[in-house]
Amino acid sequence: MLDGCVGWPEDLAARYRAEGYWRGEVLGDLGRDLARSDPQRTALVAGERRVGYGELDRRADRLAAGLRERGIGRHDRVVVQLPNSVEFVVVCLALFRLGALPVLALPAHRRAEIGHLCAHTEAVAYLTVDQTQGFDLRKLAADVRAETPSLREVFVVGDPGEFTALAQVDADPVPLPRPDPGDVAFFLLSGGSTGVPKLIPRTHDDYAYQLRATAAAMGFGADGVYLAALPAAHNAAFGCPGVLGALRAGGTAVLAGSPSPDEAFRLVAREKVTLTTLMPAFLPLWTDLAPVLGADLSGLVVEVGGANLSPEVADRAVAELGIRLTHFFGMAEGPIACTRPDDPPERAAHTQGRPLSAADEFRVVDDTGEPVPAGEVGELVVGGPTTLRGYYRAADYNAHAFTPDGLLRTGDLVRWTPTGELVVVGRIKEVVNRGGEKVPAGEVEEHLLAHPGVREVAVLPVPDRVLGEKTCAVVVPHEGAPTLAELREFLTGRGLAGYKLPDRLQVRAALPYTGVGKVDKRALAAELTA
Ligand code: J2J
Repeated sequence: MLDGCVGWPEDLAARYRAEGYWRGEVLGDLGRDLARSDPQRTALVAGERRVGYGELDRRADRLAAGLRERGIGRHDRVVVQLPNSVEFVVVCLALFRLGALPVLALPAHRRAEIGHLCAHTEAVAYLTVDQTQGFDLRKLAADVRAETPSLREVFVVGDPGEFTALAQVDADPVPLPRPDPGDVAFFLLSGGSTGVPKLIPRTHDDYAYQLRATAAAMGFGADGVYLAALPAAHNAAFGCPGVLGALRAGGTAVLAGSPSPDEAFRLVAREKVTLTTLMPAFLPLWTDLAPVLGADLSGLVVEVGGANLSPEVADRAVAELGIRLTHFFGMAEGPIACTRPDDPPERAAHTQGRPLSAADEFRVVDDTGEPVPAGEVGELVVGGPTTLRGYYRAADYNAHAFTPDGLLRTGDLVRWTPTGELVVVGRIKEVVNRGGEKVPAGEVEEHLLAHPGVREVAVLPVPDRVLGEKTCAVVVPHEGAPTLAELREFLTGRGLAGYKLPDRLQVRAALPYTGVGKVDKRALAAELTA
């Protein structure tokens, strides 16, 4: 296993193998068999482009060889920031085949996040697009390269400017050694942590199992068509079963630009989509607009998760759209619970269903770590064949983020129903869940404290009708309080992603503190919602 990662205890790993959860698959093999047996079969659809399994396989092999010629190889970290596109999938496959490790950044990330990811992983390359929504990522790349000694290469989809065009990275395929299935295959970003974002190592074995188990749970097979309407670099759309799971099953992945109804509905109809993933905030919009736009979504399986789902929203969507709704509790760290498409609809409206794997251990505990009585609320701690045992290069953080016996403290408050379904009721971690986008409070606070007008600050969620939560910064100023617009501009200038900017500002003379000298966010939250 890569240095800086924590593996599963040997006995558990042996059990997961013996019981067939981990089967020695490697992610670079996704689509390989079909490339030989049925090369014309559609693997990917993006806009008007259709890519067959044969072409996908060939392009991934050629790119892997081209990257290898440029010195990229086993265990090299490569920060990948691409929109949903054919290139995104080809790049991931090529890196998997090389045993190089994609670090999956989100399209919304900016200099602060990309700089941190490159520095923390000592990335050798950053792979991105020329621009997005008027923002020049090559400028960002130049800044990051200047401050990251390890970063040798920048590859750009589109106009490369001073860097290398990805399209030119191409060579005749060469035989490559097969990576160890127990080794890390790539990194996902954690949505919830203190300080800077933490990195989640996912192994070939564990992710291949997640792809297989989620596909089975959703009834997704070779005739399945998955619509990636969320960023494919997010765990929910990447591998639950998502884009990779669609390839593993021999189905088709349709890559959309966004979950906006006009685009998504058009693709559902044109490509005969069978499965998609949405954050709950989009469900009312889909429900309202389907009749207006004349869309027929009946029978479509929709995985909803990532944030609180209101039962009314769920009921309305099922009744009016005729979709088969499944409700996911998932984390990039690996644990998943979900309702199944054939469950009674009220189960998805009111619960997050059952753990994905029979080998998962979901424990609900109190603040001393003891299990709570059946049905009571406590923190969810989890271990299992998809759940990480340690963040990358984060030994100090890991000491608190896991229980003494190695289970992940999720920071989520949950309870079990009498019939064994999980219900998420809240959270103790300091994260704002902004419609499924996770804003780590501590990270934003650190940036705000660098503003000369900010003496003390607390960042916390406030309820929002559309997104569920929005971000409020409570600031104790030095003389002359900054305005919200000034703070947002300041954070943008520091290279923070747009979704992490505070939506609201409250200026106060002092913050409330608890007995142990921590900001009393509970008291603040009560005041803000009063
Ligand atoms: C309330 N909160 C939820 C739910 C996750 C599938 C779906 C989502 C994610 C994801 C994912 C929730 N109700 N149904 O990785 O594979 C909150 C919890 C959790 C955090 C994880 C997947 N489902 N959450 O959202 O890593 O607080 O993963 O700990 O982005 O989202 O966020 P993330």
